[in-house]
Amino acid sequence: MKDFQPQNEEVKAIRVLLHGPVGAGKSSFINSVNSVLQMRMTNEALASSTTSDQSFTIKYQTYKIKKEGKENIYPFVFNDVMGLEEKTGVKEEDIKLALKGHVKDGYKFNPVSSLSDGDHGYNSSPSISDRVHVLVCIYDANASEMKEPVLQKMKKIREAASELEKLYYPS
Ligand SMILES: Nc1nc2c(ncn2[C@@H]2O[C@H](COP(=O)(O)OP(=O)(O)OP(=O)(O)O)[C@@H](O)[C@H]2O)c(=O)[nH]1
Ligand SMILES: [Mg+2]
Repeated sequence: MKDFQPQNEEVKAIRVLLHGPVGAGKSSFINSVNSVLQMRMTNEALASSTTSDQSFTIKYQTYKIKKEGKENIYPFVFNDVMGLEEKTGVKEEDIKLALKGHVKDGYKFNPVSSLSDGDHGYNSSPSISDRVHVLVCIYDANASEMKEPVLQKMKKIREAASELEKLYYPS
């Protein structure tokens, strides 16, 4: 990872978006990767100290990882999002917008209505670096069976990502 460089020079950093159910360990995963690369414990992405049925993370936040030497950050970043819940939680529509780069950093998710063009947190002209390049699903291996509505949301997000791949990188 220390020598990794994106092939496309227009892309400043590969953007990895982590999504999944509430409390699955999305924020903790970012901290773990950061800790390994810094060789010390880090806790930048605030993770919940307990498990809850409501998401602890409420904002769309990009995490950059510091690197030794001249180029001071790694050319990959992680985006943390609010967890998927049955009724409240992040709207799947907001994740789809994030995939296309339309969600500005620091946007506070609104579980009642999704982001739309003209809103303060909406980026109407995303660059290739604002787009998500890798979509990762985080799931707790010890969790009981996933709730059907959450599973359906994740399925739709995956389908949207698959569509975008065809749009951006036609074979
Ligand atoms: N045993 C174990 N616990 C973990 C692991 N990852 C996270 N946890 C615990 O799971 C709880 C939730 O972790 P978070 O990282 O806040 O989960 P999240 O997916 O960011 O949750 P939301 O932001 O609420 O959607 C915390 O109490 C963590 O300590 C893991 O790999 N193993
Ligand atoms: Mg979190």
